[in-house]
Amino acid sequence: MISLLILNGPNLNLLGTRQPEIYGATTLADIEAMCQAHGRETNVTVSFDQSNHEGALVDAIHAARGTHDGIILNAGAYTHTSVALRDAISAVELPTVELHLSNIHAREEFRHTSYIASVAIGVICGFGAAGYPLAMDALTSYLHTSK
Ligand code: CA2
Repeated sequence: MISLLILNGPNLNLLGTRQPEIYGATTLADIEAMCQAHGRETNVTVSFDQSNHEGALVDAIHAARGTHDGIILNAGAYTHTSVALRDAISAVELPTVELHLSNIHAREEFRHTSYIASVAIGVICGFGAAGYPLAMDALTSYLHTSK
């Protein structure tokens, strides 16, 4: 069975509590439940995690090697700043989907740059919480065809 790590970065623990006009009313716990349900329907094992700390995210990416088949990463603001996360994705050589709730290209200029995108197999953004099961399907399909 395919096993995916869904990793969430800084401030995403606040989802559903503030700025619903940008990020929606769904909480991170709701999104995890949605991903777990989608995993059961599609025969995919899901590990779901969140951290506000860059080093903890790097550690989680390292630990995914040999445990998971691929990573879905919403790195939050670290997307636009973190060479360390990019290097970690590159080092573990696990197929990774970059994910964002909002359309980062329709927002401030500083969000248009991603350190992750060029080491990811693809990017999904702008579909809100629905992007999570979309990313799961995209990564699962990639894993099935690349095996
Ligand atoms: O759209 C996304 O998923 C982002 O990764 C979210 C990040 C942002 O820095 C990225 O540019 C795009 C911010 C997450 C902040 O989440 C909050 C949720 C509720 C209230 C405040 C912040």
